Amino acid sequence: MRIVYSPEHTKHDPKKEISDGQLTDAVEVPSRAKTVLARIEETGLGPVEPPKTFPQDALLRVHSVDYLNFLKEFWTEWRAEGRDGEAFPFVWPGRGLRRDKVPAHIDGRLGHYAFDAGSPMTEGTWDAALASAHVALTAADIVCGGDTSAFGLCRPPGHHAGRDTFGGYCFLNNAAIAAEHMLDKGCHAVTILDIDYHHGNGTQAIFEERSDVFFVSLHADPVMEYPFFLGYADETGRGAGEGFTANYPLPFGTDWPKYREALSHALDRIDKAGSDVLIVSLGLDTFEHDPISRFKLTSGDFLSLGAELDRVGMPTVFIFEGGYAVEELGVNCVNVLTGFEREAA
Ligand code: Q9C
Ligand code: ZN
Repeated sequence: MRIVYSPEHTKHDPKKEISDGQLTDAVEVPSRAKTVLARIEETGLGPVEPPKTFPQDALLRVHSVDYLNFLKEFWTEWRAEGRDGEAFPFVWPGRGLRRDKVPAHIDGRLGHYAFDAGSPMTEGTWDAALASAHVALTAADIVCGGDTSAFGLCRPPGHHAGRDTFGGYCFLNNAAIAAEHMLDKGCHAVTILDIDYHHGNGTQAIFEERSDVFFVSLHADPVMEYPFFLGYADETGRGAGEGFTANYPLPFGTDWPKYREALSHALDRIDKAGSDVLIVSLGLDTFEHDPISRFKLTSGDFLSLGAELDRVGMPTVFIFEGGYAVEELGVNCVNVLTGFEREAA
């Protein structure tokens, strides 16, 4: 399997995040991608190549131009206010406040475009996010070119980012950008299977009214877990997209037998949907020792998970999302990919 990686991600190097009522050590850190890369090299999973660059049009298929400009200009504006540390929003247009106004002040802009206070922005965030999107696009191109699979080692992750919102450590929605690109390149329909521990609220929102992108997600029940405000079983798509969203919220403590059952349902539905390609939003935070999550998958289970994914026999683009147990992250991630490849062979 060909792998796409860019060292640009190291420019997004947050030190702290707001979590559990405190300023705590950031968990979405450069060592995450480095350890996965090291494991790929150690196991000889496949050739690692740099991303190609793409015109901004590829991003505009998913994100608004205002939002992209905000991300690009953010650091200059932040510095202009005399700030130089990491940025967090602290005020939002909640109920009763205006969402149609985009303030000029950077604190107002942060609140307009953010949906949580847990996603630090730094000087290099835009460069890293842009490279991450290019990694996803390049992986998509590899599969469009005829390979049966590819892995985009994206960082920062993407599945929480909406058309004009950031949060959950995500700024550009890499999986959504890859999906639109594949549709542009002639695919008729794409399925996105999101197996990150957290619901992929951004991806769902981007495609909820679309019938050419089937979004399927297995995740911790939002009644108890982040992102709390999307990912319930009664969300099935809207308008033309009715029936093209499927959520499988699962309880804390979900282990492989339970997870496999839900995955099996999801894969049956994907099989019936008959898309041309599968994009897997690959989060490894379902791991039993993940520091911020509460599922119970073991390192060995990730091999089985990869094998299951090949059951639908579709060309597959893997896009790296969450997973914060850095020490085991490389093994867990590569286990999914080798489990998939062994099955395919
Ligand atoms: N106390 C992804 O996995 N904050 N994002 C958790 C825990 C948000 C996770 C706070 C977690 C976002 C891509
Ligand atoms: Zn996650």
